[in-house]
Amino acid sequence: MREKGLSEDTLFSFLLSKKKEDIDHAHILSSMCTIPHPVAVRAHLQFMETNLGDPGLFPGTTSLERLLVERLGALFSLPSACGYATSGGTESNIQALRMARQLAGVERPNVVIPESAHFSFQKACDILCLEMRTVALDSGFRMDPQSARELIDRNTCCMVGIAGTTEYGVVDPISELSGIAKDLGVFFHVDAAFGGMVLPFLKHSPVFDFSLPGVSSLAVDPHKMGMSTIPAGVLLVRERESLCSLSVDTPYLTVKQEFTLSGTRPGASAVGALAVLEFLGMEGMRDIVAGCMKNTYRLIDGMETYGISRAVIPDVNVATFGPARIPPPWKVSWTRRGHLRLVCMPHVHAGVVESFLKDIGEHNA
Ligand code: 0PR
Repeated sequence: MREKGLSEDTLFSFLLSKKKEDIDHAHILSSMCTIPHPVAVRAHLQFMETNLGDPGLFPGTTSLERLLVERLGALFSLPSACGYATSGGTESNIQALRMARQLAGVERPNVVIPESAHFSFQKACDILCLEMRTVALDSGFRMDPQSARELIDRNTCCMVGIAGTTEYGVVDPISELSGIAKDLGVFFHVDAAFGGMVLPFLKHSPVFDFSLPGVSSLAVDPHKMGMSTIPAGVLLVRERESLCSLSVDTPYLTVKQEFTLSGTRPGASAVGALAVLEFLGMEGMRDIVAGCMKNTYRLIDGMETYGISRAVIPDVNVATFGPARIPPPWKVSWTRRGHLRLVCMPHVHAGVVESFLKDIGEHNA
């Protein structure tokens, strides 16, 4: 460390110069995060010092976390759902698998997970010493329920389905999977980290939530399409007992037990997440999601007029394509199968899409 501190001016001009090295959002087509909504930023700043890890010291903030869980529970057809604000999809998925393992209490537990699953499940299996059984996908990149059923045995503690896959933006057949989970008595976790803040706001969308009786838990990330500040994820469970299975004693805190993974937890981004929901309401979210979907379809149409064909018709705002040359400064991503992947987040507005298409036209003639 420096012996003598910097002046505030020098410090902040240094920080700003580093921030300027970051990529401008106007060129980011590869991210599932976006510029936070102004009300999320305002709420975040207002709750900067709050710590949900010691709820007795922050009862007001804690009640806002409860309200966030209540709002999302209702959005996903279970107003009585329990849950808490996590740091994002990775933590929610780790905790879901941890609950499932705890509840099953088998000696050599395995989990049945689609090939399309986010890499956070690999981390979860590694940490929790779970055998990961991978389910093949159908031609539309969705998990095949029959293959899932065949992989389940008495040591299976959890099956996972994805509502809005990271790479292709499709929804697994959650309804069928829920039936299988119910039949076989297996804990069923739905990873709706991305799709959870998209699907409820579409006119027509596949069912993926707690209205399906087999769904045991659900992960949703306000820091993705919920336009909250980072980090903001939420893990929801049908039965309170599932979360309680993770409780540890916290004798010197204001509450005597906790089931979270992190100890100290930001109130700021959780309140930011709630602020966006309260401010926009269903109406506002529908408008934003409709805009993102319109841009996704325009992108697909535009690319196809240049002979770059789509890989799949997505359920959410992720578009994937065959080979194409991408000029700088555009930031895009490529799936494990080699498809070009573009995510139409709220910052990727109509003007951005048109300017991208123009560049693609010039470089792929
Ligand atoms: N589940 C799904 C379906 C996801 O898409 C993601 C992340 C996760 C879980 C894990 O969430 P956290 O990263 O919040 O723990 N999906 C994006 C991805 O890996 C995350 C992302 C966001 C990556 C912005 C890059 C980026 O610039 O692609």
